[in-house]
This record gives sequence, structure tokens and C-alpha cells, in this order.
Amino acid sequence: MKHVLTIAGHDLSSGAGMTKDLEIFLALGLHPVSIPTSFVVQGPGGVSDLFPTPAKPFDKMLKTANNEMRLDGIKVGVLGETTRVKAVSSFLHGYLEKPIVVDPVITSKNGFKLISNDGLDVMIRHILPLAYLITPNIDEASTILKKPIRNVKEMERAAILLSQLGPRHVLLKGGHLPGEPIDVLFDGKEVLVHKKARVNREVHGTGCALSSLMLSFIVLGYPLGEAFLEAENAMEELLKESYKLNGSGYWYASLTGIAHKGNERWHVLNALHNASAKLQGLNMVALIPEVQMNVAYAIREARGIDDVAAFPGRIGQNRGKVCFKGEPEFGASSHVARLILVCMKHYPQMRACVNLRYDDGLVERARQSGMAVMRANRSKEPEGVKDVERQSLDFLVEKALNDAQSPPDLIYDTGDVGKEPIIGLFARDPAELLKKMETIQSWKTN
Ligand code: PXL
Repeated sequence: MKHVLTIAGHDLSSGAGMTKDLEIFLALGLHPVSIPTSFVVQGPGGVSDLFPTPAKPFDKMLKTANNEMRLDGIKVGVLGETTRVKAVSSFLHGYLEKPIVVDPVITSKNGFKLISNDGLDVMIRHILPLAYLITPNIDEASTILKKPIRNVKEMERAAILLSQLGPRHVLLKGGHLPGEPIDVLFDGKEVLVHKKARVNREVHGTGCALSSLMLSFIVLGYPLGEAFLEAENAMEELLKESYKLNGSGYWYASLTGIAHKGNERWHVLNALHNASAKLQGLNMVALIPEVQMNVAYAIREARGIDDVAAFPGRIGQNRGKVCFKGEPEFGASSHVARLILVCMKHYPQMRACVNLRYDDGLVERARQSGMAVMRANRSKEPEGVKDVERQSLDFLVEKALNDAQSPPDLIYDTGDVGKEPIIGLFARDPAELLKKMETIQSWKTN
């Protein structure tokens, strides 16, 4: 595992700065180390204050990182006070053979100064020349170069001029220009222009995200141009998946959040895949109802049936053998998926469900084995709901759970005219579900 350090401001809302860098490093499998230069007071409405980290702890952290850690790359963000800028410059001199990415942050989106005037001067003269890559936006580049940048041609020229200040490579972010948004990479020889999709959202921390993505891919060994492409792709996904903390204010984006969702979906599909092999082996055809069976498993915080995976075409039987029609997919079940979604509203840990043929014996064995057994009572079902079967089932389970004292293991419905009686068996995951199926099939009643 590679180790990377970020020296940046701490944004308490985790939209930008150190926390943003950390989560990007983590999402890409890097071990993160962090030293805060400052505490930046901000929420979705923007920055309202900045307090520099006291010099003593700041210097001690730099020393400890230097003495005790192997660092494979360093990112520099908000620097704040001049003394911290100087301390960072001398620290970086020990790492000139490692990739150093500097995001020369000057002000926040809402115009709050994040580096002192003198500090900016020191940064330009004593930090930018140490960088493998710098990642200014248009405003930062024009402040540093003391000239306006109004179009792509001027961006390309500015990238070359910035490289003459000493950094080996320059990524100039053009998101603030009117028209099609572009980023420009100058690798010391050629200028690469990347056109981006316009996103009509003010997303907080995109600059930090792009520069820490660049550092990550560089540390992972990607050539600069490839790192640029990967980072831009990741940015597109980040912006697409951005979300709000509040009704108003900036949007937020999280690569760890996206990676986590991907992980969850993989684990859910894998657990169902493993369950299908086991189910095939157990061959419990007697438990399959007329409407056929399905085993469904939801990701945490599932919002709809697209967050619940199940077997497409349900699980049936053919010549006495349990029969699957395909590999598990998200959105493959509406019936069983809805039962889980209702259950998870009350008990978010119960994420797996299977529907089984109704049988008094099964219900009795479940009871005797100590399971929480509940009846979905149709006498409580108002007339209006009865016609719409989907609503009806949700309604019944919801009712049963409203009265429940503990998470359900089994909820049964004795049916009605034209409605097959059914059992819903619930568990934390498919493996536990299978154990419960085995228990209710084989429990010796007295
Ligand atoms: O996006 C620039 C930036 C970087 N780092 C911190 C910030 C901001 C902008 O608000 O707060 C800590």
C-alpha cells in the first residue's frame, strides 16, 4: 500500500480540504496521512473564518511525518499563514524526488481569503517550484500571473507561463470560464485540452478533489496523461452523484460514498450468488409457492427496488429440482423487494427476504424454534387497499411491523379469494436466511 500526505485546511463540513483528500486517498486504496494547516469554518453556505493551526503542533506534526513515515507523495492545499507556508516549503525540500501536487488555493468560492498576502508571495516563490504538478483554477492562475485569462488560447498560454515559475507540470482548471468547460494540462512539452460536460451545480471542493485524484493516480504509477484522464472521469462521476447537505448552499460530492455503494452492490450480488449454489444443493422444492420463490437482498439504506437484488424470473422448480433462470440482478424483484423495503423502514439490519409456500407446519416449527412469528392480519385491511395487490401486501406487512416488539423472522398471510397464502422469511443476509429455511423445514416439534 502506498502512503500519501495531505497538508491542507480542515473544512468541518467535509466538502473540501484535508477530509476531501483523505477520503479520495482511501477510496483509491492509499493510506492517508494528514496535517492541518488551519481550521476553516464553513458549511454549505461557504467559508466564514479561518484559524491557523498553532505553529508548535504544526511543526511537530511535520517533524513526525518526516521522521516516522514513508511518504510516496504529498499534496498541498490551503496554507493560511505565512509562517506555515515557510514551514511547508522547508519540509517539501526533503521530498523532491517524490510527486508533490500543489493546489495553490487563494480564496474560497464565496470569496474568503485562505492564504495571507505574504504567504501567497512565499508560496509562488518557494513552493510552486518544488511541485511535480500544480492545479490552479483560472482565478488563481490569473492572480499568480497578474494577467487576465479569458479563453482557451489564453489558458494554454497561461499553463506554459505557470510552468516557467518552476513546477514541472501544470493542470489549469477552466470551470469558471463561460462556455464549454475545459481543463488544460501542460506536461512540459505539449498542451492537452480536456472538454467536460457542463454541470449546473456549484459543487464544493471540486478543486481539492481533482488535485488529490491527480496525486493518487500519479502515486499509483500512471503516466501523467493517463492520470489526467482517470481523474477527469472520476470527477464526472463525482459531480453526477453530488448531493446537498441543506436546502440551500453548495452541493457536496464523495468518492468514498460512491466506492462504498459499489462495494455494497458487489457484496449483495455475491452473497446471493453464493446462496443460489447452496439453495440448489438443499433443493427445498416443497417450500416453493405457486407464484414461485425469490430471494432478495438489499444494500444498506435501500431507497427503492433498484437497490434490492434478486433472481430474475423468480426461482421455480423443474422435474423436482430447484430452478434458477439467471444470476442475481438489482431490480429483478418487485414483490419480495417491497417486503424488504417495508421491513427495513422499521429494522434496517434485516436486509434479506424469501417468500415461501404457506404451510401451518412451517409456521409452527418457526414458532417452536424460537423465531419471531407475526401474522399479517387481513381483517385490518381497508377495502380500498384490497384491489391493488402490491399495496395490499406492503400494507399488511407494515401493519404487522407497527405492532411488533422485535425484528421479524417470519410474517405469514393466510391469503384471501384469489390470493395465495404466503410466508415471508426475513434475515440479516442470505446465509442467515438459508439457515432459517433449513430450521423451519427440519425442526422437530413436540
Ligand atoms: O476549494 C478550496 C478550499 C480548499 N480547502 C479548504 C477550503 C476550500 C474552500 O472553501 O475550505 C479547507
